[in-house]
Amino acid sequence: MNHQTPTAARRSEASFGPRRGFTLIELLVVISIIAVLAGLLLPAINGAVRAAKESAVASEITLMEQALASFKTRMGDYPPSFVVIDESGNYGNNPALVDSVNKYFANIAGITNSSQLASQTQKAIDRSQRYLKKFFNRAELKQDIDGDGGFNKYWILEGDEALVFFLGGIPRQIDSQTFELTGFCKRPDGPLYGRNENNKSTLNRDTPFFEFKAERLVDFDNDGFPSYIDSLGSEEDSRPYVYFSAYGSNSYDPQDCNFNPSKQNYFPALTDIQDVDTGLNYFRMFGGNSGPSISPNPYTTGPAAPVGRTPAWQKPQSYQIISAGADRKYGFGGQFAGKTKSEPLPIADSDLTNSFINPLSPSARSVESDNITNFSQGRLN
Ligand SMILES: [Ca+2]
Ligand SMILES: [Ca+2]
Ligand SMILES: [Ca+2]
Repeated sequence: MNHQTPTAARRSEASFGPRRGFTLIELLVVISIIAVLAGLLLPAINGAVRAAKESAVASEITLMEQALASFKTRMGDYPPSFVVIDESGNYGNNPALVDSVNKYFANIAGITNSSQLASQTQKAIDRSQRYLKKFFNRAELKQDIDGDGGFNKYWILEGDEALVFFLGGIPRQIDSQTFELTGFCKRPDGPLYGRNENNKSTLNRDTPFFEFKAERLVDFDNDGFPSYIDSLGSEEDSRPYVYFSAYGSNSYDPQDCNFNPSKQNYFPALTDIQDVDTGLNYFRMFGGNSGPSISPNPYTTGPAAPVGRTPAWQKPQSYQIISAGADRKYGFGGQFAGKTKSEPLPIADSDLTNSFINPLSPSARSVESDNITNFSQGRLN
């Protein structure tokens, strides 16, 4: 067999038609045109990819809203965004728990007045018990929440953790950063019992209200209760969905999501920003590749209210869910007037003169324009 024959035949066919090569100039022109087209298209493609990612986050927030509506229908109210749970059932009579909640408010809110501190702590503990009683009215106070057989632990859950806890139920830790949400226990006297293979009564459990994706459950403060990160950003730039409850009627508390600094094991790391005049730490910053983000705060519909007056909050009767958006920064929160207004994210005069905010640029609110919330149909701007 002569293997050359077919090739030779094709060559001779090709030589029938007119044929010449491209000149160098022609090639350069073509290459430049392709380069220009690619340059024009790439930003459009990047923009489309980003818009698709953002709309996935907006859809996920809508699904969480549906889960919260189911929660309310079955349990009688929306979940609180700051809750303490105490295995001993002693709550306000558990000195260790009271001390921890005290420290939490002292460190984060900078409350130095001891009677104010005591009343803030008592309010938070009483409110937690009131909600747990409302949701699980036949429950005993004493429950083995982590399912280890003991009744000696307690936890302070902030908004991002409370969202996962109430919609997903008791977390079971598989390894340091792998969690399974096991719903609540069907025992009427012990809904908060964690799953314990040695205790059959804890194995029959309710289905969680929301299907959290295991790979996005992240325990930033290593307390065994994960937060849920959105799908924007890398591992280093992960940011949880934050949740603020209106506690029924216009009673948002900006302290509900602060990424508890009393625990030192945050990843990405937290850093403090100090007030220049007093030297006190005011802001807990959430670090990462994109640079730090200030801890989030809930949004209002109008300008900042004078001290002592209740602001007009967005979603005054329910809750706010906030994603930090593509830039991974939450920003201060504050007034969001709505997309139809000419200045959807105005900077309040009080912000510009407030020493709390001076450490950052007054234009810091621009980082909020890409935030995605349950009251803005996607991005704030
Ligand atoms: Ca236990
Ligand atoms: Ca946690
Ligand atoms: Ca942002």
